[in-house]
Amino acid sequence: MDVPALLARLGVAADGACAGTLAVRTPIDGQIIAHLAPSTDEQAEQAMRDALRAFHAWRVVPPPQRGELVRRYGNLLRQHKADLGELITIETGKIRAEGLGEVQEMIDICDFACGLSRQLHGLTIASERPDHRMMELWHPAGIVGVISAFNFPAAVWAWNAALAWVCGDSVVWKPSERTPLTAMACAALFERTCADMGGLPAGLLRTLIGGRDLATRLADERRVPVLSATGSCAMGKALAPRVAARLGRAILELGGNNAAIVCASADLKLAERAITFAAVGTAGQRCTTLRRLIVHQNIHDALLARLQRIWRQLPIGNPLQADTLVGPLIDAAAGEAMDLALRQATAEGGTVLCGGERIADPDCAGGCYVRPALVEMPTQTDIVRRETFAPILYVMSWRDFDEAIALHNDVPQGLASSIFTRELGEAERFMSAAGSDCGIVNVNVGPSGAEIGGAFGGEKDTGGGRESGSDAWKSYMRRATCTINRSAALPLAQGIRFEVEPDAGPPH
Ligand code: UN1
Repeated sequence: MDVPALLARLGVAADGACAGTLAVRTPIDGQIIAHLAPSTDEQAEQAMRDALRAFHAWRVVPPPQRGELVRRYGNLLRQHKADLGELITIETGKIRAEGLGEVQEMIDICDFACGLSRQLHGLTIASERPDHRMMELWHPAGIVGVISAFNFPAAVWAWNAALAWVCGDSVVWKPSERTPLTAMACAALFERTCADMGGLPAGLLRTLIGGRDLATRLADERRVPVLSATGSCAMGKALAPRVAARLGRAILELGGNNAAIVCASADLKLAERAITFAAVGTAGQRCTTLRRLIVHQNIHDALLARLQRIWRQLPIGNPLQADTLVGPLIDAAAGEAMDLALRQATAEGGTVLCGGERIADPDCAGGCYVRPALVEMPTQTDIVRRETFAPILYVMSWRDFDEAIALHNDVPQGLASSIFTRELGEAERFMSAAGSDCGIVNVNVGPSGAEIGGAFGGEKDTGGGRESGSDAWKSYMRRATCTINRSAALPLAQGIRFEVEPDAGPPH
């Protein structure tokens, strides 16, 4: 783990990573890998001014030229994929394949946004008035604030930033204080892209390093018309009212409590692979992690036996090692939250079938390594309805399909969901208006690991925001409805007559 060399290759100035009071630790062994200086009030204010000035220049640049910047950024990310992926692994503890996957997700959204830069389209709409035409124009919104979480320190920011830039916005980013190095590396690569391209306004990206006070500042900041925040439901519930109080727009991507329904007809081999990746990938620390398994009673025992065999053999350890599939939790507190949840599950009548124990790795003392837990629950108790950001999979069984769907939806969160079935009717009912109430609904695919082409986000306590693909770009722009009169008459809508016929006398 040669962090200084990695940062140097990614273009982060050496003095920036040893300058201050914010200690950054790697979850791999708990060691401090950098000291950063948190952004001061003056720096935050300067960032806002820079970003606003950049926005004023950027909003009139033709969108395909804005797309060219994002295309070049994607290419620079391709060149630095290995280093950035490794830095993500070091800062988050996710395994190498997932660190690289996260950079790939950034590259993908850059490609998408570049294409989008020629597609920012509005409607033309039939007018009821003769010789009139209506149309929609989409204009840049302003500064987009982005608050990102530790578990996807680069990709989720990139979903927002790549769209914001092609939409003509500038970006002020507050990354998680646990993963500031990844943010600094992403920012350094972006600045290099801007310098290479030349002629661009300074301030298209400003990064604020620090904690909650900076997030609050962004929520209250009137110069930030759009704030996109990813994190816990508690964080969203604290920030959203502040954004609403100034009538700003919040795009919220908050907690999930994602379930899979396994039907009697399911292909169990396929299901067990999908369940394993979704439940234990990223050590259970994705917002899309599979946390609840709702299994038809006829296959319940067979599936659980297979899952227990897999859970007991999971390769857990240093995420930099090639064969590891489960890395550490982000910190000891996450391990304690997992212990607490397992104790509560037991108190509520659950049985821990396997997992939950610490895995000691002498080379990684100081890291929090746990075996993912499989917990059989009699019903959907309080702890099952809560999101614990750790690898715990609660298992429940069902007999009647409607009962399974009711159980599925009976949680406060509504992010991602899946069903494993070979029956068309079950799949269609799950996707129907009376089926899953989530923003992501998958058939024979686990709830995690979405591609960037679709809109990403969920309902209820997940916050309702949509990011990434489809038409999520519209949230980063403002819409102008324009009506054009090509005649010499002035007909009014709704047939209203409003005529003043001044007499011929002199004006007053
Ligand atoms: C998150 O955990 O906040 O669908 C995002 C997925 C990833 C993104 C997860 N593409 O699991």
